[in-house]
Amino acid sequence: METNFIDYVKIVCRSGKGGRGSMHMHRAKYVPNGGPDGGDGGRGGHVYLRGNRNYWTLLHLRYERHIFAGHGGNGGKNGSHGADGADRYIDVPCGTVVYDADTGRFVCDVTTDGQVVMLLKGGRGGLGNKHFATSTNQAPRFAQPGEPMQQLTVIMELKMLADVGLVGFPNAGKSTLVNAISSAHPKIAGYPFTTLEPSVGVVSYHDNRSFVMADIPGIIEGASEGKGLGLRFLRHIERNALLLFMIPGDTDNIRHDYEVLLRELTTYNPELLNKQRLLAITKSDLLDDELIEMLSADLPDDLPHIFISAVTGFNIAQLKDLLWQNLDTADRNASHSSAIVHRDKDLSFLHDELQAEGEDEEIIIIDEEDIEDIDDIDELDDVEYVD
Ligand SMILES: Nc1nc2c(ncn2[C@@H]2O[C@H](COP(=O)(O)OP(=O)(O)OP(=O)(O)O)[C@@H](O)[C@H]2O)c(=O)[nH]1
Ligand SMILES: [Mg+2]
Repeated sequence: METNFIDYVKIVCRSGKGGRGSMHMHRAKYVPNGGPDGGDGGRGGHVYLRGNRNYWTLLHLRYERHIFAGHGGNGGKNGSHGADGADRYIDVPCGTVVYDADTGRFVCDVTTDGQVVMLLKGGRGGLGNKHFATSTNQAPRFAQPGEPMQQLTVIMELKMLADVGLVGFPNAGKSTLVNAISSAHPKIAGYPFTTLEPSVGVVSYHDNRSFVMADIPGIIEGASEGKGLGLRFLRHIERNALLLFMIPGDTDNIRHDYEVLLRELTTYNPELLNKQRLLAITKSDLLDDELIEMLSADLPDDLPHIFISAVTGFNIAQLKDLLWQNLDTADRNASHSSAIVHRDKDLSFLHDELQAEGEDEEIIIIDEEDIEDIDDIDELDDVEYVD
């Protein structure tokens, strides 16, 4: 699928290796036994992630598959310290979650603007021989090598940070609601899967208050196993504080549909059940008062519900009130409700998932390691390294 909304990338990251310590003896006119003066190697560059609110997708990383920090410089004579390797900062949108691409293990996440997380530590520089002089060995002919670099292939996923996430089957009227009350204008049409990419819009509320609503593509039964748009959108729901389930009023069995949706969410990540839930019965302009009363009697009773119509505006103000009130409590419980636990990736799905995201190709690494080592060749003469 050609799209600029990229919420899934695989890249190779590597920190720098530490520079080696120098093995050097001080030499100068009239100083016959100058002693060791080899300096320390510089540390290798670290790889950091940095939350940046100017980024909305991971698109920029699709063009940069290798992110390598600089190597530390080697120590030199006269105690000169090798230069530290250049650090690399990877700017990511808030809500980025990082997994180890080989094991599926959750590594870290970045949620706020300006937040910096160290992904890979650069290797420590080795100590020069001047550190190893002792009373019995005043001219040590060895120095420490630098610590090696670290390499990790990661999967980065964007999970949108919206206050309210819309959960419903295709055609439920999710985009219509987002169009009606928020700043976003996703496409609306009378066929399923109109929305293929999530979008977020700001909903203004009284007194200059506002909250963020995410339009998410429709869910179908089996989505948690990859059916329909599968995992692509379920992940976005994980970061929403409150879930608004949307089921059209002309559905045969609202309670049944609600249960199917709930089951998909639970299969995907049981933690989602801890989130505050509301139910909106959409397209209520198609119902009369009598029908509304009848349907009300048989709605699921573990969550508040409201009949709405985004087309006529029926109960839309009340819906906003309801959302606001519940967001308030969701926020108060934020310590456990929005601090979602990211499950490790299921390895049995990982291959299919990578394939579905078009990220299953091997990333080729062009290694320039051997070339770099030639620089300091004369310092290497009869050096013995210790760890
Ligand atoms: N009568 C009526 N029709 C509505 C209402 N809201 C949405 N619709 C219609 O329902 C159809 C689907 O609406 P969308 O908003 O595109 O549905 P969606 O949930 O975003 O669908 P996907 O993006 O495919 O998941 C469109 O033809 C809308 O015009 C409503 O309140 N009343
Ligand atoms: Mg839609």
